Amino acid sequence: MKDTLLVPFSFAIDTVNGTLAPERPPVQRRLDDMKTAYAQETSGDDLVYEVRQIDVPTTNSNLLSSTTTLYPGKTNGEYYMTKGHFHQKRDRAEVYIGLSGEGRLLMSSESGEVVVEEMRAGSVNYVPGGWAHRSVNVGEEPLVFYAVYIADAGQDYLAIEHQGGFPVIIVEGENGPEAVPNPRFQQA
Ligand code: PAN
Ligand code: ZN
Repeated sequence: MKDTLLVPFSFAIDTVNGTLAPERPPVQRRLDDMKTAYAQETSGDDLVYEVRQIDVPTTNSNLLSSTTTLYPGKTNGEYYMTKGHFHQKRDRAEVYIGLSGEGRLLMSSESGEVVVEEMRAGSVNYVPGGWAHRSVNVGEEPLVFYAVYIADAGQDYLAIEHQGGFPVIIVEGENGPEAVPNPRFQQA
């Protein structure tokens, strides 16, 4: 439609730190913003992750995209991670493209199925509609990835809070990062 025709545009991503040119102000999440996201309650002003979004209208199946820079660290043995969410419109899928660092992508369905995939430079993860998703930095460097989805998807964080997080958490095991049952998880 003529009245909604956008002008094409381009950005450059710094794949090591996730910044954009032209710059976009980051949304920042600190431990204090996610006190109840981890299996054990946590707090502090440590910066856990930043999201830089390339805004587009949420109409007409526009594609919203963003970079996430997830810093390395642990709290009570759990690696730093994003809050995680279902999409408000449950059928909306998403593609994650790994740019740097080393991570895990936790995905879980409303019936409690779990899939854990690896993230690194060059990885492409497809998150189908209906799967909640949370990324976890299991390395020593920032985990940076690019995400693309239909702009009207929305993020439902409450559903994750209500079920006590994801069915599994990622902790450091004897042979590296491992997924173990989340003691706080309750099937919705
Ligand atoms: C991502 C996430 C981003 C931050 O762009 O929004 O990695 O994670 P939380 O939104 O869970 O805090 C995405 O999945 N968007 O839909
Ligand atoms: Zn999402």
